[in-house]
Amino acid sequence: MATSIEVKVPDIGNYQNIPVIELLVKPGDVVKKDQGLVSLESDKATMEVPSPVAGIVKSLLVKLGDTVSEGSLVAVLDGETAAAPAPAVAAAPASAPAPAAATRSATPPAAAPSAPAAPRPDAEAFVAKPPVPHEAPAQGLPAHASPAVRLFARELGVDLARIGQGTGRKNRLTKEDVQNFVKRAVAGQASAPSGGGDGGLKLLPWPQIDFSKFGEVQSKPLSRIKKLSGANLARNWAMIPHVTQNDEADITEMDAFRKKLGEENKDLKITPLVFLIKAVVAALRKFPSFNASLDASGEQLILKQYFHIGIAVDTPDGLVVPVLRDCDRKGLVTLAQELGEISAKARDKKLAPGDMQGGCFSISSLGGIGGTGFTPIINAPEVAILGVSKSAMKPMWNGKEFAPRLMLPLSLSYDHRVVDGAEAARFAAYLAQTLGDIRRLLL
Ligand code: CAO
Repeated sequence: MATSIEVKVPDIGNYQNIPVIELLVKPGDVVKKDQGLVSLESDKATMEVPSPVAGIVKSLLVKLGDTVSEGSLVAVLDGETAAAPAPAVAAAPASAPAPAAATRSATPPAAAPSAPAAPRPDAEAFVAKPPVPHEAPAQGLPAHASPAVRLFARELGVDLARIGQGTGRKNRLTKEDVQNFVKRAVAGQASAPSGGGDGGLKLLPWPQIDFSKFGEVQSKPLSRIKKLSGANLARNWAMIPHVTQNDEADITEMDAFRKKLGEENKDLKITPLVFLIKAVVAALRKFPSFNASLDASGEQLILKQYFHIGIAVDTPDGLVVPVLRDCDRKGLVTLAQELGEISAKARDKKLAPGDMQGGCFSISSLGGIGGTGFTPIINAPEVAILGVSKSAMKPMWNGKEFAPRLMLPLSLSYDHRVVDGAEAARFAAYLAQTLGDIRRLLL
């Protein structure tokens, strides 16, 4: 039976005279039980006054900007009385005063009809539940948003507290903030490995700043390579627990031999990198867990019996990592030839996707440029990468005196889920030892 029902502001704590900031319904609207009718906003929270029953809005008794407190009348509904437990209704004496003779209030005790023998089956239904502030602040971040934005977020299943500060007035969240959050979430999922997602990371949204407010700016799109490699680097950095082990190799003798080899092969550029490739292969043989990948479940290690080494190549459009195959079966001269060919191919944008697949371990050499060390990012699903910086002459103590030695800085980043620190230290020390005496490559 349809009944006229007054909806009043229920208990909202200690708030008094708080403004109505949004009218969520209008006369004639059909509303569901618990649907918000109007929104109120204190200085701390936004809350909705919910409809206590399903019905039709007869009249709204507040307008935008009105201030209300507990007990203020906000609307009158033509409501369906809630279905009462059958026995209770049946128990009502026929002579009991009709409980709905007057309008019913959202503040029940005062408005409760005096019919002690007739339990009011619908009494509960007429009590507007206290308006719960939306989205309790998470991690200290309040979520300020208009109810329309909240409704939009709810429809999309977005927890506003996860979006952080909005771009609207007074950092309020806007519909666009919600849309952008969803776009980012979808993009993240699309680029995630099977079942991986973002690993449960609940990252803050990227700051949205209008830089032109601070000075003149220009906008330049990222190259396709940068976009692709950026997405991979971000995933690898976020999902792999990286540790970088730093060491240095005495390459004085090795470099003298390299120069000699260069003189004998004048048409070839023989750099320290080919020696590093051979030394890495020797270290991978000795430490097989570095020549491995975690399977998709993250529970099995796939140990590889081949030695394909990825080389990070800097191109005008960004970083690419072509792979030199079967480095265990090739000599220094062949590797130097192949390295020259593949880096030229990379810089001419002629690499095929197959040229960049199948790597076991990567080397990123900035030695031709400078630096004393850096943290290379692992090229997943590999489990380690060697960063190489510029060699420098240093005074080294040989037990009797300081002697000038050519020292090469090595930075080994490894996946700590797969490799322990001690193992990484041994791998790096073995590399340094091998480069220090390249006769060891023959062993
Ligand atoms: N210490 C001192 N000198 C070094 C050196 C080192 N560790 N490594 C190279 N050199 C010297 C070379 O011998 C060469 O000297 P000459 O000009 O006298 O012959 C010079 O530096 C330039 O070498 P190169 O960089 O052209 O050649 P390479 O074989 O060392 O490297 C390649 C080839 C393709 C790896 C390199 O050109 C490159 O692109 N490096 C950048 C990789 C990169 O961007 N990594 C960062 C990844 S993270 O963003």
